[in-house]
Amino acid sequence: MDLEAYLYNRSALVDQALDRWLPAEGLLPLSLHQAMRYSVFAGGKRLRPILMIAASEAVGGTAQQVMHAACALEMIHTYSLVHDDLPAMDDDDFRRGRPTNHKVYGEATAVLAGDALLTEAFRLLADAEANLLVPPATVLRVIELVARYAGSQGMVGGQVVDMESEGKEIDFPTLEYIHTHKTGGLILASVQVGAMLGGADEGQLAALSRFGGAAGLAFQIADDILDVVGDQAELGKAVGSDQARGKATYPALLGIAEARQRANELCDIAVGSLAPLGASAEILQLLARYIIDRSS
Ligand code: GRG
Repeated sequence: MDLEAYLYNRSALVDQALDRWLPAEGLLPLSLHQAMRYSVFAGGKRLRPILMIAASEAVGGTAQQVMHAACALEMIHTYSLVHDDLPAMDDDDFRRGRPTNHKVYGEATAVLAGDALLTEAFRLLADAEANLLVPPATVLRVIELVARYAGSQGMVGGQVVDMESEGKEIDFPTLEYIHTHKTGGLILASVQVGAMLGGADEGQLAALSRFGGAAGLAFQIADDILDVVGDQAELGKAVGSDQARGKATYPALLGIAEARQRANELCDIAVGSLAPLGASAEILQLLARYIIDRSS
């Protein structure tokens, strides 16, 4: 299958669903809903929703079965970017090729838009109509899993250790903690939720969990490399910011060549984990390669 066509098709489906499920721009409070939509529709790759859909399809499920959860993960991801860009954190002016949320709507609204995206995401994960055919125990398992990967022992925890490490020399285990928690967790969660809602058995879930763990870490290493060698226009955000902030990254600790090698090894591990799923996991194989070879 052609990955480009797959990415185009599935991200269009995700965009349509996001448009349906996000509160309309015309709903009060207008500024809040506009700010939420501004960042969600700023042109992200929709990688987490697409991984979730591909995981569902790999175990015989459909895109439709996971679409509400896929949108929820994209909302959580977008909230994390909006908050990460705030002056209190990275103080960035550009994201996804546009001025950051607080630059357009002000800091207070940007904080609240992020809060509302996170909250709406959990409303969507629990939505009765979207989960009509899902066993209630699976719905609860999914909600608990997403909360765990997004919360203080997941993404927020990774962000805190990342902030506290700025300007310091950190060891390799701390760097891996930051990467697996700050970014890797949400990618792993996307794959696991796709598997669960797609009807995976425990063996398939275990294989996809190994895939998601390796792909999540490979994604962040690739992101570190892009911050050194990437193109600002293609990335839609400033490059070189990690080094300017004294952030610990794979290229800083290992050098570019070794960081690339590590990303390749993780990609091989991710692809190898898919063996039990056979040909139905072909798109996930291509996605693993795309994660480390992308230019944006
Ligand atoms: C503020 C709670 C809180 C957490 C922030 C994810 C994160 C934690 C910060 C973002 C900082 C950052 C740029 C990390 C690098 C990895 C990353 C999440 C890149 C952006 O993800 P993509 O490439 O972006 O999937 P698009 O725009 O395509 O969705």
